[in-house]
Amino acid sequence: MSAVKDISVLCVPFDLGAGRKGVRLGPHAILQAGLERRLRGLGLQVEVLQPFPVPQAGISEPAVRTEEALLHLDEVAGLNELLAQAVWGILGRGRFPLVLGGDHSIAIGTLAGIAPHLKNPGVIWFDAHSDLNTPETSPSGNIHGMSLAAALGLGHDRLVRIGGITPKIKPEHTVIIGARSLDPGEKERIRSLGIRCFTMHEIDRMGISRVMEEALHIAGAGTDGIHVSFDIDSMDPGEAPGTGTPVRGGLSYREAHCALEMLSESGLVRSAEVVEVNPVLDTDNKTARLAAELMGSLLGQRIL
Ligand code: Z70
Ligand code: MN
Ligand code: MN
Ligand code: MN
Repeated sequence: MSAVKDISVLCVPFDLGAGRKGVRLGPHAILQAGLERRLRGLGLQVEVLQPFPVPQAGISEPAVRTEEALLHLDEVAGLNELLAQAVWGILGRGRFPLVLGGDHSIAIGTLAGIAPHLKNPGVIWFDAHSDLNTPETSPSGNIHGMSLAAALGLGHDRLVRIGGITPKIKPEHTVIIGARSLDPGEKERIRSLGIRCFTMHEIDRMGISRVMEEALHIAGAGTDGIHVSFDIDSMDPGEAPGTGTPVRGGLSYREAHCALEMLSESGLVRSAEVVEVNPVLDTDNKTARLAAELMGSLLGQRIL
């Protein structure tokens, strides 16, 4: 498989899909942590694209939960339509999109931009959560908890239809890694769809390398490539305190690097995003620095 060469970093300073604000500052913090220099140091050709106009809620505008239980639906849908076009354009130029979020609702747009290129994409979704809620099951109304469901074709029509292709991904080529906080409706959906979800319990039992071997098979065999969606809250909060919903007992520094190095070695990864880095809740830009380091491992950095 061809190694990754040309990277387009796309900044998406958007946080209206999340309950706590501040992840709109994530892209800047990750760049500040030296992402571009790190990737160039790996021999990659890197362009950092200017963020496109991102809708913001008015300062005094309350987040209104409609009867459909979706907060900021217009803004999230509008942003993701633009993002889908941007990602589609990057892939069309033969480049690797590296999307910096932003909250995890932006995965809908990223996957919408990928779907026309990779007819059958595999997805590896690192997350403490599963983001498989629909308006009916969401406890919060926050769309970042519904993005994986939307990409699978489930949920609000406006979200499901983003980019015009639905579903964008198939459950049998979707893998969740690091889960430890699932809502009742999400557990039910994982079972009914047959999605492979490696919980922290399974990572402890199997070890991360066996987990990744299985994950690569599910997302990589019989697909046209893999998209990596990395929610930084998959990490243990000791490593990644700067995120809106930290959950104890997450991936260790070594497990995460090992997982991403194995993905890099596979040569199957075609696109990636790192989301939910919240500099407002961070200390010393620690979480953004971790995000930059992890993307280095995904894109070819090695110890020796
Ligand atoms: C919960 C919900 C979520 C991220 C929180 C939480 C979802 N399942 N996702 N933080 N990244 O509200 O749907
Ligand atoms: Mn998430
Ligand atoms: Mn999460
Ligand atoms: Mn298949």
